[in-house]
Amino acid sequence: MPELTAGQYSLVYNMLSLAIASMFASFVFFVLVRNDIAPRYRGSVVASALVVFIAGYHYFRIFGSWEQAYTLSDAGTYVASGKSFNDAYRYVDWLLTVPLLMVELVLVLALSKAATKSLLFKLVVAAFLMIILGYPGEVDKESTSLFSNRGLWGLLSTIPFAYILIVVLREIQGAMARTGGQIAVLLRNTGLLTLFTWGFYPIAFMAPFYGASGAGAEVFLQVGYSIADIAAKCGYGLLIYNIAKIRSQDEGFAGAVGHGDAKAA
Ligand SMILES: *C/C=C(C)/C=C/C=C(C)/C=C/C1=C(C)CCCC1(C)C
Repeated sequence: MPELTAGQYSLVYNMLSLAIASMFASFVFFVLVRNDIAPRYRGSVVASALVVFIAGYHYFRIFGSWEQAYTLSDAGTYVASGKSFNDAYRYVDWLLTVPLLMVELVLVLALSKAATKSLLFKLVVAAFLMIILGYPGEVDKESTSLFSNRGLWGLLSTIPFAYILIVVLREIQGAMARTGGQIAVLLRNTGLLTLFTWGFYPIAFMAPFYGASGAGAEVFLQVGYSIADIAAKCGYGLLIYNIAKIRSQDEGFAGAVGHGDAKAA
């Protein structure tokens, strides 16, 4: 681990902490609002809740690992404590959350049962492949060239990545054309958010190829991952919740107003 100034150390510390707070706050929100959603789309909000809970847990572990990996030196800087910083939590997290992010989206596209099933299958398999193929490259910290072990696995992982983006954007366009109105705007924003946030991960993966190393690179990575994750999980979940809510209302679902009252009404 590179030596950090107190400011650099605290910036990462605070961003990881913000990520934990964002994930768990989003979890509470998704749990509380799930009954506003018609049963047909409720699975989507449940998947959002699972995603942010899983990510909140992993951020909690990453935060603890960050604290343990550093100690304050006499000079007031932060130096490696000798305990390793466990960043592998991120890959475990993605392995679970990225397929669930696909579930969130596909369920609000309002496709037929058969089309939903086949689209989900394709996207979930591709998501697994993307993460599994990226991991051997990620742990190869020695490669600094694109034409290396790291580069090869990165390239292989990019194939399912490109497939996911193409399919997701095409399906979003189809759903926009079928619905229009506010749902179309929300769907477009979901597509843009996916494109921009997911794009950050492979760029971060390539850091060793453009010579980024040392304290600056480590801080950039940790801060960048935290922001990308908050946007790609909490922000994305909120957009999708809004799509599900409007669809539920449009389809005449009144929601669980005051719980007991709903039954009486
Ligand atoms: C909440 C977490 C999300 C949305 C994670 C997304 C991760 C990716 C899109 C990762 C993609 C990768 C490549 C396309 C190539 C290099 C290896 C990866 C796994 C970083």
